Amino acid sequence: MLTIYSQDHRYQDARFELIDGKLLPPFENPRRAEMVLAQVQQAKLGAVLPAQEYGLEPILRVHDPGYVAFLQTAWSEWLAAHGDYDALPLNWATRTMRHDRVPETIDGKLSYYSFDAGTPITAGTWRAITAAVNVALTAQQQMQQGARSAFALCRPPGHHAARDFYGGYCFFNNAAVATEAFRKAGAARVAILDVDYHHGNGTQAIFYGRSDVFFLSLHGHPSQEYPYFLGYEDEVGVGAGEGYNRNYPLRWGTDWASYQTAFADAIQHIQAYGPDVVVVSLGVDTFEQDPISKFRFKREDYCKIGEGIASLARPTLFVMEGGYAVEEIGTNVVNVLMGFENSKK
Ligand code: Q9C
Ligand code: ZN
Repeated sequence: MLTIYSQDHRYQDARFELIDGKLLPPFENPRRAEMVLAQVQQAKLGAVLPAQEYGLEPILRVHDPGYVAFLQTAWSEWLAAHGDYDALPLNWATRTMRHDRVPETIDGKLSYYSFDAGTPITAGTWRAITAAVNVALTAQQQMQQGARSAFALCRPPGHHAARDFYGGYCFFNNAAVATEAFRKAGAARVAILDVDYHHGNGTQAIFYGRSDVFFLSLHGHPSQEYPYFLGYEDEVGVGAGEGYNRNYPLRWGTDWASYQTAFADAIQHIQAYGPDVVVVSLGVDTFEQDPISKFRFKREDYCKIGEGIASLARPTLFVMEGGYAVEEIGTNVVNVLMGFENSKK
């Protein structure tokens, strides 16, 4: 399997992350992608190719122009207002407040365009997030040119980012941009299977009213786990999209034995949908040693994820999302990809 990688992910390198009332070294840091790349090479998964440039047009098929313009200048506006510190919002428009006016100042815009304070904007954020999209689009183009599968080693991740807001370490929704590129290239139906520990709220929201993209997510139950306000079972899509969204919220402590029924159900629904392409939002923060998550996956369980996806026998794009047990992240990701490769027919 081909891997697409860009070193420009290193430009997203925050100084700290606000978590559990503490300022800690960021869990979402450059070593994550470097560890995954090292395992891809060690396991001889296949060639590693650099990303091509695609500009803003494919991003604007998913994201709001005002949001994209905000991200492009957010750092320089923050630097001018406050100096060389990571940019973070500190309040949001909750119930009874207005969502129909975009503030003029950088602090107001950070609040308007985000949903958490755990996602710092830094000097290099724009460069890193455009590179991550280009990684996903290069992988998509390789498949358009005939590759049966590819691994987009994106960083930062994307599945929490919606049309016009960021959060959960995500700015541009890499998987959603690749999905739209597949549609534009002629795929009639795309299924997105999200196996990251956290619900893919951004991806769900982007495709919620559509039947041409079927979103399925297995994740920590929103009554217990981030992002808390989306990811319940009764979210089935709306209008033309009704029936094309499926959530499998699972309780803290879920291990492979209690995951596999939901996983098999998701695989069966994807096969019944008959997609031209499967996009996998691949997070390995389900791992038992993940520092911010509460599932109990073991190393070898990741092979079974790959095998289940391979059983679909469809063109498959893997897009990197979360996973914060940095020493093991590469092994776990490569176990999914090798499980997929080794059980292909
Ligand atoms: N106490 C992804 O995996 N904060 N994002 C969690 C835990 C946000 C994770 C706080 C986690 C976002 C792509
Ligand atoms: Zn996650």
